Amino acid sequence: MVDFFNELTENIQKHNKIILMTHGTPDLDGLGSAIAFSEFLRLMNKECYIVAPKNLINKGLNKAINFLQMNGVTIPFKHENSIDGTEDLLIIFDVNQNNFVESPLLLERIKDKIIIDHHSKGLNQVSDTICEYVDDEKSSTVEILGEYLKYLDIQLDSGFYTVLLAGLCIDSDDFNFKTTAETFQMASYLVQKGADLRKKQEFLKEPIDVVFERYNYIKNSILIEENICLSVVNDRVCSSITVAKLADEMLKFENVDVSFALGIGKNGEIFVSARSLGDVDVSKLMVKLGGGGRPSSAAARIYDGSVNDVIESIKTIVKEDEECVSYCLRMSKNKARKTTL
Ligand SMILES: [Mn+2]
Repeated sequence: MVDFFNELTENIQKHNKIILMTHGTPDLDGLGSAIAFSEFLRLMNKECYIVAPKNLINKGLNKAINFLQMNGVTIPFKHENSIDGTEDLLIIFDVNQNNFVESPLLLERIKDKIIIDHHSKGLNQVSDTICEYVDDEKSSTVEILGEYLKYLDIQLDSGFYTVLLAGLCIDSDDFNFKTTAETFQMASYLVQKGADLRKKQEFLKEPIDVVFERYNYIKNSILIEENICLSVVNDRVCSSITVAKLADEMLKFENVDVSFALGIGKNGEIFVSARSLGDVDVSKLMVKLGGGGRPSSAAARIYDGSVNDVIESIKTIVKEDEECVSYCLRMSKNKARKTTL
């Protein structure tokens, strides 16, 4: 990691203008990391821009941005078309697939690229980087970026640490996923640096009707195999975030170790999110649908076919995947044993 940090620092020193970018429909982990990084670059007197998100719909992230702006922070957003890109350095956070970045256009336009990410590498990985740190064992991009801030031994305004802590909590699902001793150490570091736990909680709070609606979909979910649950947003157009949260939530229930959620987006695309407690690698399953992610958390976006087609595809993939099959067998044996007892 230190080698990467040295290389990152060298490359920042070499470039006058630095562009930061995360994935489309950004979240607190990706954009929060980019925002904290932009502050560090500002302190270094570097010209720096964050590629302006086209789809800023994440409520927690919007609350965090408002909070920073209320505290006098100017977030250096710039539209992709206003970034010419020559001689720039592009640092990409929380994504390594070229079809998921905020601006594929800038991937083409900017030659020097660095990636900091915690997702598994997939088929469409951004390939021509100067250097990268991609570790799918980490809970979040914040966990990696935070190590860099620690290594630099700098102090930012406390608000940035609050935003970073919120990103870490979201991505680790409150220290339930991919959480190691280092994740807790990072949380501890962020709190020491001034992260406000109360404020972080406010970013993550949801309106009660949203929660009720989610539980309604869960109520109508089905078990497609032993301990594998599937839920559909079937009565309205929704966002990828709605689907992701639905999949997250189902894992909280007894007898659910793997979950799938899907729904239709406003452009007719079908969002699929998959989650796993670790027995089944859902990123492999999502790759089969043209998506990707991490073993415990993955997603796909499908542009042709109906919701029912996608449900059938998921059922087929589950039935054909060796890991899934042996897991289901194990689960049904356990259940049989319990019934006998
Ligand atoms: Mn992330």
